[in-house]
Amino acid sequence: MLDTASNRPALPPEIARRRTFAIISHPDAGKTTLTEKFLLYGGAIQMAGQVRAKGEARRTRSDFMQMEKDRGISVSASAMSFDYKNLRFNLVDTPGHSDFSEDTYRTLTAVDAAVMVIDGAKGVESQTQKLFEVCRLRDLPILTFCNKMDRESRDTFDIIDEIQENLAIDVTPASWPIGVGRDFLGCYDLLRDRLELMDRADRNKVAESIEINGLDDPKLAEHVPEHLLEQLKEEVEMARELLPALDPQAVLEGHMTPIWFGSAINSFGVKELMDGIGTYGPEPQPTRAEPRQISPDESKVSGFVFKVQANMDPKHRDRVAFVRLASGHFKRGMKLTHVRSKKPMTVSNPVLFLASDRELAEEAWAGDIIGIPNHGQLRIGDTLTEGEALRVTGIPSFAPELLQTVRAGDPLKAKHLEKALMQFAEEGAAKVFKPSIGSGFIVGVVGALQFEVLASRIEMEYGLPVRFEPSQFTSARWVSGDKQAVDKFVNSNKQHIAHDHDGDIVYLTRLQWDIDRIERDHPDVTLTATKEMMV
Ligand SMILES: Nc1nc2c(ncn2[C@@H]2O[C@H](COP(=O)(O)OP(=O)(O)OP(=O)(O)O)[C@@H](O)[C@H]2O)c(=O)[nH]1
Ligand SMILES: [Mg+2]
Repeated sequence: MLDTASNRPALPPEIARRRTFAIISHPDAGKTTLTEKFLLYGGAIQMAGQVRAKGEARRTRSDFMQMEKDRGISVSASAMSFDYKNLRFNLVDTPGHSDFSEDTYRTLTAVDAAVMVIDGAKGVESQTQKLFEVCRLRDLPILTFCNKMDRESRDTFDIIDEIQENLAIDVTPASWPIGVGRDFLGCYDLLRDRLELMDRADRNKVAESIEINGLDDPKLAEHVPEHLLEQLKEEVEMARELLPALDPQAVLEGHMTPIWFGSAINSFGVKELMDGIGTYGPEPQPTRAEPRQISPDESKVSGFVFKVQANMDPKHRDRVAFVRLASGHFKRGMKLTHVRSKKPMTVSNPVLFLASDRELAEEAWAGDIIGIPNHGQLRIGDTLTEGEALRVTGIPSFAPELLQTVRAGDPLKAKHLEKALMQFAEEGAAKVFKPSIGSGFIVGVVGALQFEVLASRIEMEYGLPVRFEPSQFTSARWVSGDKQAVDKFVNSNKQHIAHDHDGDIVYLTRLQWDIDRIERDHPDVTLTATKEMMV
């Protein structure tokens, strides 16, 4: 069990002001749009790009891959750091589509809280439910943003009930919507007794905020038409009676979620949510590791890799490891130990992610997410320390569930293709297998759309058109065991044997029956569906 915040001494102010969180939801609920508005208020960018326009007109900051721009969906998690008031936010926008959930699940190991976005017309959707369960497993505090209130949305009590029932968490309203759809005026801020009015004319404008002296204040009638005011008073009275009051400790423990209502595209409700993250969101938390957990206020620096991405920016052709700092005060040029290889590593060009740009990070603190450019030494799950042999645990590995053969459009480019595939394999974007008989490669992924992303990235980033084709194989197992037993196994199953990008032996199968047969005939070799990412 991790220590709870209550019995730990106060963190140094630089660490305590950090808020590191992921934005999660079912596809299309508005995560990327919300991210843009966070950046707008964080002063990181001038004008938020709009997600609605597809194709060329669309220019968002967190969806930077060509395919994301073309399709208007996020396929990869992206991190951003910015200041807001006295806080430093480290935010990760995640993809909602389940085909890309590997990335989202790993991101959830690197953050202290999640902002769950719900579409006000749709309520709790399937992917919301799944992601929520992952947060639960990690006891992550969750703050909820009910988005798209400018459209016809469901009844407020219905939405809250649905969250309470489906997700088994207490919900407490932080704001209350006034009117629905076309009549949506804004919200009553229940935490600070303010009226927040949405400006439909200017989407990037901060909403008008009026201080109100409780619901009986006559000022309300100047801004809210009578029938809506009546309804607001009634609903708030009911809400205060029926729903639990905000309990900050329960939020930190993940048993209660405060909910804000708003419209990301209209920049509405976003500031209140940001203030809420500042007030009720957790400070950097301890990190689970072996043989001991890491506390953020330890003076020595440590961190771990939760994502690797190659060619993030065509201007910088390199590979960047996303590192969550678990402890200490990091300074550029520090020498850290790469625990897996036990080798020292001088971190001379760490970067902070600022929207689609990056900036050299002169320093960083526990809680921050920094990028470390490298040539492949850093892999998902790796731990960096100032020498101690610590190993951060709990970063999940996924079994490839879909296999396809990939070929270069131009057969002479096979070597280039191999290089590109190895890069993606090291990034963790796919599993790549080279069969020991025949030519070509077999690529394994978790969701079908990942094939499309790979094809598009191989073409964009390496100038290689490729074809993915059905493979005779349907699943893969890593082979381990005593060397002699493994050699014997390999020799008698040549048509099924391949090697992954690390050179490890993989058994490719067509049928579950194959696996059962091996388990029966070769009891001395072990077949596993995932490969442990940490050594
Ligand atoms: N009406 C309305 N539309 C919105 C609002 N916020 C976002 N949208 C639209 O909803 C669509 C999806 O928005 P995104 O921000 O890309 O959603 P996402 O959650 O990042 O989607 P994925 O990353 O693909 O899971 C876009 O067309 C947005 O313009 C809102 O407040 N009101
Ligand atoms: Mg998105």
